Order: sequence, then C-alpha cells, then structure tokens
Amino acid sequence: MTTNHQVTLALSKGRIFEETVPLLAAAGITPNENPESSRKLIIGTNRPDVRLIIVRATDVPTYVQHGAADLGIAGKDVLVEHGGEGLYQPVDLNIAKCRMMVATPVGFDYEAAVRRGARLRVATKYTKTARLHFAAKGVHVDLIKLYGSMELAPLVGLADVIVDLVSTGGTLKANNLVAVEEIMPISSRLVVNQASMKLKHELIQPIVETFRRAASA
Ligand code: PRT
Ligand code: MG
Repeated sequence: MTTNHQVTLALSKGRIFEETVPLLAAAGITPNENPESSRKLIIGTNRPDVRLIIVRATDVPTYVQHGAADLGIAGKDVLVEHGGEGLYQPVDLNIAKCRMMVATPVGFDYEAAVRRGARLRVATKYTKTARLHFAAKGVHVDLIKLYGSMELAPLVGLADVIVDLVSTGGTLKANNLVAVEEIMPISSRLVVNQASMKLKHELIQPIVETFRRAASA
C-alpha cells in the first residue's frame, strides 16, 4: 500500500489516458507530465496527495489488486480476463468503448459451422472470455493464445475465427474479415483496491464520486 496521505492511480497510455484526462480535471487533478512524451512511469500531479503510475493496460488490475496502486482504470475486457479478485468496480466510466466480437474471414459460414457442431480453432488474446462464450453456446473450440495482431491468424491458416475488440471495424475490413457475433459491449471501469477503500476512504471517496458524476454527465 502507498502512504496513507497519498493515493496512487494506475493508468495505461493511449486511449485510456486520453479519455481519463477530462475526468481527472473534474476532480481537480492535472498530471505534471504527459506520459505519451515522458519516459517517466511515476507522474506527479498538481495535487500532492495524488500521483499516477503508467502501466500496460493488462497490468492495471494486478497493480491495484496488490495495493501497489489504490485506484486504476481498466477495460472490461481486461477485467474479465483478470477475474477482478481484490477489486471494487464502483464506476463504469463509459470511456474507451468498443465491442468484444467473434470475427471470421469474409465468406466463412460461421452459423453453419456452429449448427453442424464443427470444432473451431479460435485465436485470441482473450482466452477466458472466449472459453466462457463458446462453452455457453455448446461449441467445441481449440483456443490459440496470441498477444496481438489477432486479425492475421485466419488469413494464414492459424485459426478459423478470432475473438477481438472492434471499434470502427476498420481493422477487420482492411484484413477481409467480418464480425459475426457480439460477445459483450466493452467500456472502462474505475477499480479500487478493497483495503485502500477502507483505509483511505476520505481521499478516495471524493474521487469516486467526482468520476461517477463526470461519467454520467
Ligand atoms: O497496446 P498494448 O498492447 O499496450 O495494450 P492494449 O492493446 O491492451 O492497450 P490499448 O491502450 O490499446 O487499449 C486499452 C483498452 O482500450 C482496451 O483494454 C479496451 O478496453 C479499450 N479499447 C477500445 C480498445 C479498442 N477500443 C480497440 N479498438 N482496445 C483495442 N482496440 C484494438 C482492437 O484490439 C483491434 O486490434 O483496435 C483494433 C480494432 O479497432 P478498429 O477501430 O479498427 O475496429
Ligand atoms: Mg493496443
């Protein structure tokens, strides 16, 4: 746990940081540096009682679970894969929105494959999400874990389908793929370490409330 008179917020660079800046501003928090241009991983703010740490998007729940950060912002995709142990998720911030989808090459008859009970090869970074989704449908799958560029897998015969995030659909289109099924809508949530929530209530509660108001505005 960080010291009792300071809170640490874990964020990832890129779209989450960009969409979090206005929420921070609503809470009177201005980062001292821009993580996109700075190489610093610990960034102070105008408030001596608030600092930011910059971590990979998938690592945010881990830092918060272990109390290395009191608060964090993570996508639902990341939280489902992590499992959410040790975390409160008090606010859906409605930022970094997209959809978790099943996608196939154009021309692949997904519905027919499902109907005839075919075994599907599924490439994804989101193995837990994919396993739960296909198990609920009663579809047998071989899961192939990838760490990025899932769109390539069906094009080179590694997989029949992928499970990935889609926002504009531009990446699928550029690779001659098509979304065939939505698994769940995705947005980012504020997560809070459960012990911090009790021990640093006076610091954390106003931030939670401000984020809640800003997110629903
Ligand atoms: O990039 P890095 O490997 O460090 O980690 P990351 O990809 O997990 O992080 P980042 O910053 O790219 O994404 C952080 C969070 O943003 C994710 O956990 C999601 O909750 C959310 N988000 C929202 C997205 C997207 N939209 C999104 N479109 N994350 C990724 N994408 C990717 C998607 O995987 C696909 O490759 O963008 C591509 C599709 O975009 P379109 O617009 O072409 O459909
Ligand atoms: Mg990325």
